[in-house]
Amino acid sequence: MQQWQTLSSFFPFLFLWQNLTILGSPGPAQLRAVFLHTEHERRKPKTVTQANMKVELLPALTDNYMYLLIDEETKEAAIVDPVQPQKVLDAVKKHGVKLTTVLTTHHHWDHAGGNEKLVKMETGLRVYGGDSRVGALTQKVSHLTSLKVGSLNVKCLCTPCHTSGHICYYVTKPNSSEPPAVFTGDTLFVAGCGKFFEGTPEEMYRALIEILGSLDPKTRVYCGHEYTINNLKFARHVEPNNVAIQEKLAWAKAKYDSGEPTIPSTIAEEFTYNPFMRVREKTVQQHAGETDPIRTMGAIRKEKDNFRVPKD
Ligand SMILES: N[C@@H](CCC(=O)N[C@@H](CS)C(=O)NCC(=O)O)C(=O)O
Ligand SMILES: [Zn+2]
Ligand SMILES: [Zn+2]
Repeated sequence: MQQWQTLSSFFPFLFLWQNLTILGSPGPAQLRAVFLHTEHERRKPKTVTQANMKVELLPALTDNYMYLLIDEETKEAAIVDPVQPQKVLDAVKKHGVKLTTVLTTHHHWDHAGGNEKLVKMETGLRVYGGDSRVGALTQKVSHLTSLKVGSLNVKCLCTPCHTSGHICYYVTKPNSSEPPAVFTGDTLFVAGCGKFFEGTPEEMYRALIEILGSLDPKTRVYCGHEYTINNLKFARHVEPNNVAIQEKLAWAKAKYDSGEPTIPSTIAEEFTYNPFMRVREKTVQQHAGETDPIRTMGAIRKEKDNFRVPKD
């Protein structure tokens, strides 16, 4: 896996091939999506507007998201994981904002692979990340490093496991009653979590339950991929009687059919249907045949790595 990630950094096509092999035998829809980019064209952007901050969801590649974060007070903006730089600059122009900052969640090609090109197209950008493997890095951050995007506060949260240098970015507006936002990359997905490429079940427990789980429950979760439907099918397999999972799956299918994102969710919601956030629940532990939350975390991650996603 490690070798693939390195090779894929140099040959993006390998990453797509690797994705296909991870997915098992690709169906016609997946082949269409990757080779003809139809999936990618079908996916609509979306803007989440609050009084003080705006988040523009920018679909990228087959199922990635880039996020343009705008401070409404100063019109300063940051971009999270700009894998497709031209799309980013088009959005910056459309919103009439000044892009100053790149927030990189981790070094994988589908997240950090656009950094070098973006800094050439737009000079003077500050590029943040928690890993020296991140391209064009100008500021290496650590746990609880604070930075500003205009008047917005951004707190860096170290969440090693998917990769050892993974960072989530928690954004608040001082003196505002509006919900905060967190950009979770490949640590927390809607109803799922990232693969444990460079970490342990203990680390993912700390990341999901202790760090992200203790944020304001109203915090909006903006994750790195549109994996919601597949994640919920696994969640349903783990907890067949959990109504929150069934309702969210029906909702996510409707969104998918109209090309709309299923993002954001909230931290409070994740605790109701995400099996990796629910490893302290008896139902999830019983499914895993464990009584300890960290062992449960390890067991269900292993199970999901080999899960064949059902058609419906
Ligand atoms: N299973 C993924 C395949 C691609 C993959 O391995 N993605 C990485 C992030 S780039 C991951 O951590 N996926 C989490 C998971 O499969 O549960 C999918 O649903 O399409
Ligand atoms: Zn990744
Ligand atoms: Zn990824």
